Amino acid sequence: MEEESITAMNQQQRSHLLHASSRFSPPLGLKFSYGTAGFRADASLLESTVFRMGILAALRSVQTGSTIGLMITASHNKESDNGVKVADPSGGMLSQSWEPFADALSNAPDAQSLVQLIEFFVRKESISLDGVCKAEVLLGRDTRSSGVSLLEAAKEGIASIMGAKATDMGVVTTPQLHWMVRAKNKGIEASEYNYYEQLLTSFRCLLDYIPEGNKSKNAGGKVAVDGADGVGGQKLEKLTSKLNNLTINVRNCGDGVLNEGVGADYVQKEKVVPRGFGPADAGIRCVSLDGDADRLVYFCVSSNSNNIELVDGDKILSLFALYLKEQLGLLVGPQNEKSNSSYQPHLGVVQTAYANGASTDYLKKLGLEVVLTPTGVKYLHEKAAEYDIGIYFEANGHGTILFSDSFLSWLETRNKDLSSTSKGSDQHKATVRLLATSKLINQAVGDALSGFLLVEAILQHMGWTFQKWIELYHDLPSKQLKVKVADRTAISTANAETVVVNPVGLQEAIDSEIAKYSHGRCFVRPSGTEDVVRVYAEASTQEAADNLAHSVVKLVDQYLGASNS
Ligand code: G16
Repeated sequence: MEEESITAMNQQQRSHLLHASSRFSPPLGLKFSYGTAGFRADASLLESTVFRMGILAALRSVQTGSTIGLMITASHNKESDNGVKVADPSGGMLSQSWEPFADALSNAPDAQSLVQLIEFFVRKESISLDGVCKAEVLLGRDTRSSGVSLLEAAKEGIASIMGAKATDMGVVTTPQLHWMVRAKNKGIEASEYNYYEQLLTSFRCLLDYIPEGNKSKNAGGKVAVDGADGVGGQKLEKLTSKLNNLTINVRNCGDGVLNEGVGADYVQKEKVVPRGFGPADAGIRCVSLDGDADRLVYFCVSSNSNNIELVDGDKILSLFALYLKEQLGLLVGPQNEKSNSSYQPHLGVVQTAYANGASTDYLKKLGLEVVLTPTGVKYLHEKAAEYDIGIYFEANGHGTILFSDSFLSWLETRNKDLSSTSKGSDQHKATVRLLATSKLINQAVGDALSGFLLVEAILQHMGWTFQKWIELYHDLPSKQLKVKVADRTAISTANAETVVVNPVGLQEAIDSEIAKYSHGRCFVRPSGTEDVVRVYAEASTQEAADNLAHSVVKLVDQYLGASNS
């Protein structure tokens, strides 16, 4: 048999790939690993990885016949780091089935072995590379200066697959790029302008449908936003003048160092005010975005210290859950009760082990189904997609609400029927609100800008003050710490990261510590974005949570050999 007939890559393509790859050698002695949300490392080490992810994105596009996204960002990490996230045709994260290939690609030692690996993979996946393939990759980057050259490396990777086209969307938030990929594959114009239009139209629609009695109560008002000195603040500024009754003051838009003493990760983990905020902000709603604007948390500043009252992803999720449950109740009768409708949409909530115990209790008391997955929106998203309406949020503020296609088409039909038979009825209003919510909240991935607008619309819908939201339930005191160890991969976990499997004996030692504290809960896991092990502890007092976390840090040191903590 001729070689050409058993291979999925022709000779011209093979030489082209070999030639292009020979300019991008990986740094010696390093092992790259596809982590919680793609690859992350010091930016100076990433050129070959980003080039190779360009190849991967193009191959994924050929295989799926759809547009793929590639975002250059290290999100919440320090400015000197960078990274790469890949968006699948739905706009969600790259299919987990491709992660081993991403790992292998990034670690291939030279151009020859890289091309061999690709040849083997394309044959296995029946991807035909005949020099005339059709593929498109949308590229975006955050504000990191290293992103400029890394984006060029990505473009070269894409160009090494003959026929593949790279379209540079410029400096965008990660969720904007994911949104554009989804839009493009649905035949909608994938522009930043369209993204803003969709957000603004659905936000205004939700405001138009606020119940009469709540219209004047606590409407809009002042909000101060910490942009983490990244891309999110700059993008939000484009919207501020168009948001009716909200006065938004955006700070940390890029004059300071990205993520340093600012941003959602800092505020959520340290529980102190970010740079540029202080006692003068007491009483107003404050919001922090992360470096690439896929996470948000709210916080309330104390009038006499740097402390804050944190309103994290769990409380955002709880607000969303309450609102959606109310709308479904209006539409089909209360969830979990005998309904007056033949169709009962299934509403589910997805969290991780980081969810504060008080939030999970609150959600369960609402009668909602709550499921835990490991950390990483790729896991939460997949689980949430099993519901008609799946709400997922990590405590760190990363999350969204997914509406199934079947539920949306049922809702569209219901909306049409009700607008001709009982326009203006509670049922009709609920269909309008649910449809607008599905357009406002990013269906591809967690999005700080769309999440922010939905929170603001719901607070106005409920007629709630910030304080009322804060008091929805009271968080159990918690503490998060990071430990630098010699090899974080020596830790493996099970049961949604709540149990350490390796090293043997560590879990028993953690359990004995937990037993010393009232309402004690603690778990450890290797980070998938930073070279650390994370420790989370919860207990009935802050002092107890701090002590539990510190004693478990010592155990991690003991079992794994700290490099320093
Ligand atoms: C990424 C993921 C999140 C995850 C976070 C921290 O966020 O998208 O799902 O919670 O990393 O992960 P880890 O604890 O493994 O370091 P981002 O905003 O940094 O892209």
